Amino acid sequence: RPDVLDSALLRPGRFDRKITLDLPDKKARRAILDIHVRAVPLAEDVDLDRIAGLTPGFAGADLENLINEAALLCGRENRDEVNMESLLNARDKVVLGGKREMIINEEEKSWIAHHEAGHAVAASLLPNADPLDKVTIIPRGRALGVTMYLPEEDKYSVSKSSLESSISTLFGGRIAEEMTLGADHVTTGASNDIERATDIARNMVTKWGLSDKLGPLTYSEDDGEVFLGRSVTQHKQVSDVTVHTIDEEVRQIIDRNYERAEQLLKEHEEKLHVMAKALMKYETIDMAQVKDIMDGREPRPPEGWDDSDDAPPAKKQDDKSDSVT
Ligand code: NHX
Ligand code: ZN
Repeated sequence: RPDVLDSALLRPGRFDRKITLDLPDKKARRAILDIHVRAVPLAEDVDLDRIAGLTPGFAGADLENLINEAALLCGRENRDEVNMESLLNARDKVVLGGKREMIINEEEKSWIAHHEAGHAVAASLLPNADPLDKVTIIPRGRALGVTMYLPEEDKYSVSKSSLESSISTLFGGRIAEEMTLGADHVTTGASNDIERATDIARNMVTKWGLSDKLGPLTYSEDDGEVFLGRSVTQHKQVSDVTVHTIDEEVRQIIDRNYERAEQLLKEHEEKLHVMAKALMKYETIDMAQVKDIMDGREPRPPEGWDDSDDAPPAKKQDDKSDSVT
């Protein structure tokens, strides 16, 4: 972090070596996992390569935390080995926060299921969208439902097309609410989606040079310290006219991607309902089930599903281990 050190400390002969440390790639994550499982007994079914593949964006400390959470989960169940299921649950906990025991009635469940289905259907149909991992209506962290993605490994660049698809996908939830509850009954629930979509659009215009009108210039005022020769800094000026144009460009990106998602979801409304129904039945569906639905097939039941039962697997309902009270 040379950026936070006084320049006197960075002179030759002092802290004059800089080492760039990126987040670990899959191979490095596997090696880090190997270190943290040294003191942990592992069950037969554990596949650390798979865990490494499912944890893009994790730093070493997150991986350490994941192993620790998995060990805690197993400890609570009086197991003496860490198994694959606990590692997968620990990964969700590190990414999303703990599960929450909430009493949710059928009507609310249907709202949550349609909102998440809106994200999932949009993500399945949009060009260059991040691939889906799974979709769940089990509350986690601050969210009542979550759509998770698995960004491709070894992808060091993000294209304009994929950013715009992310924005459209983020609006899929709100649009699904509008389509199923009616314009007057949409909820405040999409606040985080809207914030994230707005952030992407604003960064496209002000940081990443991805607006045709404003071109490849930096307009962000927040990190507006400019280096002028010998560490003299000055705040950058953005003219009032430009501020106005930035707002217009951000709005245009938002509007066209909202409309694109709305058009797609209306075209594929049936998929939206089938997906929501599957979520109400199974609570969590994965990539394979999403694909079944999008291809017009009956979604296969999840692993360990007992079809004589019409409720999610008992172990999922009984898992109160992460309740937040
Ligand atoms: C409420 N919570 O505030 C209720 C209790 C719309 C089905 N009345 O977009 O859970 O509505 O795709 C980070 C993460 C606020 C910050 C989640 C801030 C959730 C989550 C509000 C699904 N999934 N919204 C979503 C949701 C809500 C909220 C957050 C956050 C819902 C939505 C929360
Ligand atoms: Zn959402």
